[in-house]
Amino acid sequence: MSRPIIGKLQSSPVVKRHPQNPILTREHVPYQPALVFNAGVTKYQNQYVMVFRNDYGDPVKQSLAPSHTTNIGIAFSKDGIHWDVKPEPIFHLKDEEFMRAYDPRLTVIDGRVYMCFAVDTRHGLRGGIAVTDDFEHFEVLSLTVPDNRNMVLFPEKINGKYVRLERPFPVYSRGGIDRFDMWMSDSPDLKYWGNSHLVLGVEDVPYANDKIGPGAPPIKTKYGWLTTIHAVDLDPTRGKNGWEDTWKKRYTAGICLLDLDNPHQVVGLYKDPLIAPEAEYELEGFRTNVIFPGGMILEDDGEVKIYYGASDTVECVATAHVDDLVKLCLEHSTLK
Ligand code: BMA
Repeated sequence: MSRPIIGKLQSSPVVKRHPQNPILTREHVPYQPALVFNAGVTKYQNQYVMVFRNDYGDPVKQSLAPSHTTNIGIAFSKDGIHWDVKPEPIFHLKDEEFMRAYDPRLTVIDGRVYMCFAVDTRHGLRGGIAVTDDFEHFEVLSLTVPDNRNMVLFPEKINGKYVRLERPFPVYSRGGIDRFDMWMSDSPDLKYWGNSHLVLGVEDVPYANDKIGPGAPPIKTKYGWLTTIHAVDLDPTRGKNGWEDTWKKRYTAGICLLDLDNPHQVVGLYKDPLIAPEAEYELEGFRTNVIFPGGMILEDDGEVKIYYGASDTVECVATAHVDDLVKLCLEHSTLK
């Protein structure tokens, strides 16, 4: 399948990178990971909570640990910018079958904290949902069949059902290449999932030629569910980048509005990326050119904080006003 080359991409001017970026790095974490990124963030009991991915290796030699060791850390904050990292990782889902859990996402529903995560298993990549009230004890409620990940939960039931966005990997039926789209399912109890719908296809996103998927859990506005996506474009000329021999992909964050009552219907998708890799910490690192949104918080004054992993190496935040984000989706949509 031929892929159009996407070319130069720029972030929307409505988005401001925080001057203290990156707000969380390996230096902040006491148990010596090499890379700290792809966090989920929420507000819970008057604090910001961040759960983040740690990968291990040697940053000087620029090599990952042979077993590709990964775990999940946790930090708390009063302002969403400065973080108090707890001394130990959390959520130890690891045994003969489960190799590593990563890319956690947080959603508070009816006062309980739900964590979606990806988990590599000996029999494929599964998407999980766990619930916790204290970030120490987690109950795993459901795990998908392989391959699925990037799951995020909506913060309330819609038409009486829990709803999640997700990104299955239909390799065999999509020509054996990355060609992965964003889907949605609902559930009466967070255990049994069904009623699945396609939300967005790769071909709907003008700045993607490879794959797309969910980003942060959606936030509610009167115009619809404001939802970030991650979008990937591939350019075979990119060659050697970052720590790996070849890294030809670029990850950007996009923004769309989903219908309040039928969230598989897209009300508007901003035609350009919301955040494209431009800052040094987004261009340089383990993998170059990666922005991966995983947390979005709407403040009382209308500011939206968008948390994202940069270069699979550090965690960052950018801000925008909710009205500007809605406007991008409604007035500058790529969808007819
Ligand atoms: C994806 C996942 C993400 C990562 C991204 C860019 O396949 O592994 O966790 O951020 O690649 O490397």
